[in-house]
Amino acid sequence: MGRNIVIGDVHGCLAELVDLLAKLAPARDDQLIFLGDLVNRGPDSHGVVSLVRSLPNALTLLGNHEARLLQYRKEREPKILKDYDWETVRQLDEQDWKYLQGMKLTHYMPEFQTVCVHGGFLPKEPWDKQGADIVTKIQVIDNDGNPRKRTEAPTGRSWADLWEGPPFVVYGHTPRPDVYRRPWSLGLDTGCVYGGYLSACILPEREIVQVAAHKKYV
Ligand SMILES: [Mn+2]
Repeated sequence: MGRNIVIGDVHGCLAELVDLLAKLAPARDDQLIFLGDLVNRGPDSHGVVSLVRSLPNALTLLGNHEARLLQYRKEREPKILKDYDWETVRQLDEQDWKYLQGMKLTHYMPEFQTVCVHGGFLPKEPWDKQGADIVTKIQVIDNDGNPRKRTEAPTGRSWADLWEGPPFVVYGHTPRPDVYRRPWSLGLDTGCVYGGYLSACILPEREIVQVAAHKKYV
């Protein structure tokens, strides 16, 4: 049986993804699970999506950046987009868009009682009943128990600090200087696009493999 390799937020960092794949040297029967936010902020969103599309046995979960781009694609309302989305819209080809449309919200591995998701979950609610607006965006819980971005609720607590599994959760979306290990979760976004690291986690051992960013892109 192959390895299960989870990879954090790439954000257009193609060179670092190439480095990480070289270090991991995935075999044909290894399963790769990307945690979403393949695109935006970094230099080559199209390059990243087309590389990931070409990998055998790879799946990608929906990130908030892909969700926003898909909403724009559907509604054609320019106000939906952030400034840096326009460059990504310019880069993506039809096959890239098709790939974005196929992204799932979660990936559950019953053999490890582990679920992968882009953002996270509202603690004390069943994980598999939570919608895209929560699971692709949540970072912290505010004082009223609502899911928020860190910038919206600076005194809020990380959802991961309050999450008690099972299942164990592997997620991205909240960049930190290093991987964030809690008893029931592992945060894998180590801010590659901000000059940090691109991180992977091999399950079930939860072994971490990292490569350094070539530069600070934002
Ligand atoms: Mn994100």
